[in-house]
Amino acid sequence: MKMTFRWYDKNTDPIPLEYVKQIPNCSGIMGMIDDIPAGEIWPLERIKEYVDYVNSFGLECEVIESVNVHEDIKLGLETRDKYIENYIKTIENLAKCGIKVIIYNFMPVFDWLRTDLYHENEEDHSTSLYHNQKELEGLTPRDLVKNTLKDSKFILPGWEPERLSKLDEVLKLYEKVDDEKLLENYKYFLEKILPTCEKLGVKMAVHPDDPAWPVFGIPRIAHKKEHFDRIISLVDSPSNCLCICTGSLGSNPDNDIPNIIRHFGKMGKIACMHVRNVKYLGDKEFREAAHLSKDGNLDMFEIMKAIYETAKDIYIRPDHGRMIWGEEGRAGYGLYDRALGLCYLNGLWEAIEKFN
Ligand code: DNO
Repeated sequence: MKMTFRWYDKNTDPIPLEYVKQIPNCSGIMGMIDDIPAGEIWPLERIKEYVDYVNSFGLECEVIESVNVHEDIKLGLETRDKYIENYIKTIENLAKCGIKVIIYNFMPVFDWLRTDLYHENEEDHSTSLYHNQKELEGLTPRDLVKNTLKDSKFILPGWEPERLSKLDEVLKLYEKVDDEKLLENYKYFLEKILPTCEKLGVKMAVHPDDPAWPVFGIPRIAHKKEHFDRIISLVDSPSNCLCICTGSLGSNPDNDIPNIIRHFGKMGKIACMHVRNVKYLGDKEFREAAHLSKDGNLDMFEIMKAIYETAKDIYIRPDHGRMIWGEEGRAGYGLYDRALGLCYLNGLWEAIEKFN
């Protein structure tokens, strides 16, 4: 297992890499360059400069997140081939810089979403990301975008303004796309990109829908075990892999996370994991909790044990943290609570290792 930390870019992440390096057992980052619009080629020089910068702090950069798939690919429009070619070029450039895992998602229009980014937790005045589906149902997609962009002081992954500028137009096009059509378009994309990934030894790790249910009537095809069985069977390839995110899948109590990890871990299909806890507050209402098991509803010990037993060699990172100790930063991606989470996961791992 390699323990890592999500980090953005030196101009867009307020957390200095010196600090990340000081977190015990943090071998590297899951990186991201957030100013390249979906569909464009990530330039080799830019990636190289990014990776060299990370390496200069003694940290590895073998995983890159949010290499976003252009909406035309998901919609299956005629223009998709050009964007797929660009995606392949990006994969080649990333591989040349030592990237081994690419995290992406196939969620139409929105990446993850929440109704409140800074929900105050009464017991200790920390803040968490919070979601209430009933509140969401009272909003239009445009309201949600407006609220999210207003509340966040930074560009959030998946909420890049460029991506959302054509919102109404894109939503209209999705009226003609159902789950089956989306899967068909997904298969087309995978068939084109995976041969290059195989040749270069790169794993594509699909991130689950977050929250783990459909929103605004838009098709969503990656939020339960059966969905991932289907995705990996779309194209049989060692590069067709998963990024299991415990918090995204765990937003639905019906998803048995340790069981899902064991199922795909045994198949060698998990390339990496985002590990965090969630607390259920009602039907389709939850907030993100500290990583500690007893602070939320997920059993983090069982989760780490399932990883240890079936997917020992993957990349892991703590996921969203609360905002604590007066820190101001990108919602979910402050330093303090994520660093605490990482140390807690280290502790579970050490104990599991010693008992085995
Ligand atoms: C949210 C992240 C996601 C993830 C993307 C991958 O906080 O986990 O934005 O990186 O879905 O494409």
